[in-house]
Amino acid sequence: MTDFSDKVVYQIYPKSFRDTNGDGFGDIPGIIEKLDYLQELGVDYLWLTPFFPSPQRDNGYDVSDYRSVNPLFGTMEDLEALIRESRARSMELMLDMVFNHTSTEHEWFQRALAGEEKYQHYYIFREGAPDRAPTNWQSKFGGSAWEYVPGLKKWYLRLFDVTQADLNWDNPEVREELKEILRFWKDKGIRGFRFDVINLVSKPAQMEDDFEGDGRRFYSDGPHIHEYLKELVRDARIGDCVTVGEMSSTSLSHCIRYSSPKEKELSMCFNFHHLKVDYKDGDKWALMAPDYRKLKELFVKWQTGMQEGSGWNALFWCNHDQPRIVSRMGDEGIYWKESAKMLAGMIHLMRGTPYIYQGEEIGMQNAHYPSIDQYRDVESLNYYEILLENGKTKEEALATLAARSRDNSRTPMQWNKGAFGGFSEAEPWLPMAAGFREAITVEAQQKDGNSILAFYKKLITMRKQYPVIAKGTIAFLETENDMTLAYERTLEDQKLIVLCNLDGKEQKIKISPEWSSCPVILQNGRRTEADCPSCKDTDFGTFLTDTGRTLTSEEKTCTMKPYEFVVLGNRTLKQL
Ligand code: TEU
Ligand code: CA
Repeated sequence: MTDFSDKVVYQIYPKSFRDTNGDGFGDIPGIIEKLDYLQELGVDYLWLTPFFPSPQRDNGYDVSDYRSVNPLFGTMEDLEALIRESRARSMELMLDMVFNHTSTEHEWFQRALAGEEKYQHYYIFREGAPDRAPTNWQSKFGGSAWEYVPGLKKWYLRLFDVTQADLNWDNPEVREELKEILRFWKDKGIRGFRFDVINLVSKPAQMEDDFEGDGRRFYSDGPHIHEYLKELVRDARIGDCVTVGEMSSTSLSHCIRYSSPKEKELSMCFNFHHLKVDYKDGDKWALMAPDYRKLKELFVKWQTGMQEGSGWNALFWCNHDQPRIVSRMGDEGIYWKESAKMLAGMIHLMRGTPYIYQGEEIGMQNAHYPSIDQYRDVESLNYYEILLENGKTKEEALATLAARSRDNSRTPMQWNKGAFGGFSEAEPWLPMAAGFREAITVEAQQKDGNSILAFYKKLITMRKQYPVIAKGTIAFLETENDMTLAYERTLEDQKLIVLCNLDGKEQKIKISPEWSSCPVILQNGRRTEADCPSCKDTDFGTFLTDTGRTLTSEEKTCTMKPYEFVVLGNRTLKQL
């Protein structure tokens, strides 16, 4: 097992990263062009979302050939150059393996449709009357999870789009095919794999209607999932690679098993519970302000729970499916910078491996599209119709998409202030975010030592510099307030404390005198004594003002500014 605890992963959505041939789609040569930027940022792994041949119904998560490169993005030679050039800069690639389903244009599915029984067993086909789906399960993208094929008089399962047919993992031949794909990429020099919705692959042999939900309770963390994962990792010989599983509607106990080293399954897991605290009644399409108490509880549960079980978390706020975090839980206005930095620091210093999604490091914001014509995402377009059918007005449906659409994160990367942000010379496939402006570009932030970008660099440097961040234990501190979060990291005699104010208002926070005269390691803004009058004659003011006074009495209460973020280190750390 490779030690990946001090590594940082950067996620690239190739379609929106950098277009070098002026067709409006990002491409692999565009990634190569930006490798110096990524090296300078300090990241170790580059997770590329799927670039394989695909009809692009779900932007590449509908794969029609797992062993080639979609000409839209370049050639196999381009990819090999990317592997080489990344490695020359001490970075490795992490490929996105979509093994729950294939595109219906994949050869296997086409042969199944043509009547070849062997390939029908690659998928989940069920006999049945054309007017009655085998179960009442719902697709994650809306509508029934089953599709009828009149020619075969059979239904096939598709948990996502109609063109994404679920594979039958109970068929050993399917599992062998998938192992071979992994070996193919490992032989090409790939040392990292992200597995798309991997905890959904093991379906129950008997499928029944779900009268409580959409069917997910039957197939999430399904009956043979651990057995299949162990087998895949062992036989594909990827135990020495960094692997992350995307776990949909999962549980802590399963994630411990997926990621604890002794189980020999995966290096770590993504879970999404903390990104559902603004779903009203668990419904992504029902808007609600974030429930910060719940958010805190979830961090405490997953951080301490995974620690106790020797599991390992992937730490993230953003990806290509999630709205931008600064728009969601921070502030797009006057505290844009502070809130983006606070949110970053809050998770980067936790126990686990941080993931940065392209554009997050410059505080990119939601798309704020005024019209439905600007959306491209299949899920967004489906749900727009569903919302209208359910009686919402167009304005309400658009407001919901504005907050929840996956296109929020897929807008072109903002490199510079050029017409299309330096992403392309041509009209991009998806419009720029409406709030695109010079301050939110890489070029502007590279010139500013106080930028969000500079802050991300610091966080990455700190992880490499202070082993307590990569390897220390974590314990949360009681802050008596839903809007503040505080935790301590400890490794032998190294200790640091992280204090976050998640609110756009001032909040009080308690701190113990133990932190007397400890240096400020990092903060997201400059602070003077005047900022915190209540600390004025306490020594807590010391940390924040760095004036060198010491703390004397018992617990102190301090006022934290809106979205303030402070990290204190003990003396041992100071000497590092
Ligand atoms: O996503 C899995 C998934 O279920 C969600 O992220 C989903 O997109 C969202 O919750 C629906 O509200 C993965 C990929 O990350 C996503 O891009 C793909 O569309 C999906 O699998 C299917 O491959
Ligand atoms: Ca291109």
